[in-house]
Amino acid sequence: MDETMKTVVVIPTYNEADNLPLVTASVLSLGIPGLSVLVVDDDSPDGTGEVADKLAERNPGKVNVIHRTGQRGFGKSYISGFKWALEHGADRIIQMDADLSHSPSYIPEMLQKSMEYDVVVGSRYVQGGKLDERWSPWRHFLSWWANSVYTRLILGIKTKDATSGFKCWTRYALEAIDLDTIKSNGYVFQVELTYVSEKLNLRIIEIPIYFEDRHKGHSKMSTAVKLEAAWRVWEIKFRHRHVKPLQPRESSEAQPKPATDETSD
Ligand SMILES: Nc1nc2c(ncn2[C@@H]2O[C@H](COP(=O)(O)OP(=O)(O)OP(=O)(O)O)[C@@H](O)[C@H]2O)c(=O)[nH]1
Ligand SMILES: [Mg+2]
Repeated sequence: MDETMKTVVVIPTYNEADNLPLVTASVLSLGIPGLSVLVVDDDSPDGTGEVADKLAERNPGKVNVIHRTGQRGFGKSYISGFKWALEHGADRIIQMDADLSHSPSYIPEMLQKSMEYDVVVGSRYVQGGKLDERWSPWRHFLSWWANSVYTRLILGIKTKDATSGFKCWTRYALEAIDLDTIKSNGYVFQVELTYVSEKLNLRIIEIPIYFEDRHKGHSKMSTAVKLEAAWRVWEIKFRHRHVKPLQPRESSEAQPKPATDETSD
């Protein structure tokens, strides 16, 4: 892997004060050169924002924080984080949850695969992927419904884990997506990004992951937000109706381009 490659790991948080130090330490302990964490906190009432600031102070240049105010939003947080990462010269952008459901141990493999693929998806639904045994039948049903019925049948998505929130993007991929057109906020946000990625003909690969339930804190996704998918499906299809496949390119174009901006504030 290219030693000069710049990677930003975007972690959205809402009330993750207990989890954030653990996930951040775990990501940084991988010791990957050029990698930094970007926390996007939505003014968490439990003080996650201050915890993030302390982590940033202790790890200058390695941890950065965006404090969002106003209406909170999962999708909006990711979009802000992605834009920040692109503006700060990231070659690779990883997205993951703060609650350790996404094990940082998969990051090296994701980065390795990103040398050949535009999008690497940490997947629960490819061979070798696994869900936490403690999942309730209701959560199983929701996930199955979202991935099988909703995405495959209506949107024709081929990616097996279309709602995965654990992904590695190349700069090329995120620049190809018009981020301002991504409007969803719940799990559908992941579906919308996957849908547009497939329409653009980006090279996508799924690697199996074990998805472990959170140990600390509580779920922030209300059932209403989770079910946003149900009525947003047609909207997504309509919104991205004009997205056309990108022009074919030489394989070397998936390689990192030199960073355009070296600042790491
Ligand atoms: N910035 C921001 N982050 C959010 C928001 N809602 C959820 N998150 C974060 O997004 C990630 C995924 O949310 P979770 O609450 O874990 O959702 P989930 O995995 O479906 O639910 P759990 O069963 O609790 O794990 C976590 O890091 C949350 O802190 C939000 O409105 N704003
Ligand atoms: Mg979670």
